[in-house]
Amino acid sequence: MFLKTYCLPLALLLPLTVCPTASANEKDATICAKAEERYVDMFGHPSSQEEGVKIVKMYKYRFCPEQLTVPVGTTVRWVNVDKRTSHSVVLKDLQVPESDRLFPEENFEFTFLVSGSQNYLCGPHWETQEMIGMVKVVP
Ligand SMILES: [Cu+2]
Repeated sequence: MFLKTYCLPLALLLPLTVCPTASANEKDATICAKAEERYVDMFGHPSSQEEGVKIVKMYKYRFCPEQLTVPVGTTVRWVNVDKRTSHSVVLKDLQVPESDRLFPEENFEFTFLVSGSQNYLCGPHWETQEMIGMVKVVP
């Protein structure tokens, strides 16, 4: 209880303090908010305004959003909004060959024609950074 209440202020004073309360979800939410900022900087508009495609951003070893639900027939575009790191997309459940390495501002698109939950991953980072995502395709 002490830690939950006081850890964050304590951590500000003593930078080496390890707080048990900062969850992985909060960290991912912060990363994804930053990823959207980067998207707007790169393309001049929010990712939600792209017509005919759903955007998944790749940033700081995360897919944003990590899980996405779309109707059958939807095209998803993965966009690298990182500064230097390259990523890839491996639609392993669909046995689609790995995309090219995507450098910052590059993208890869795939149209989902079959319903079901499709797990995918980043070739270079899924094992070391758990850079993994999922698209749930619904009829
Ligand atoms: Cu990656």
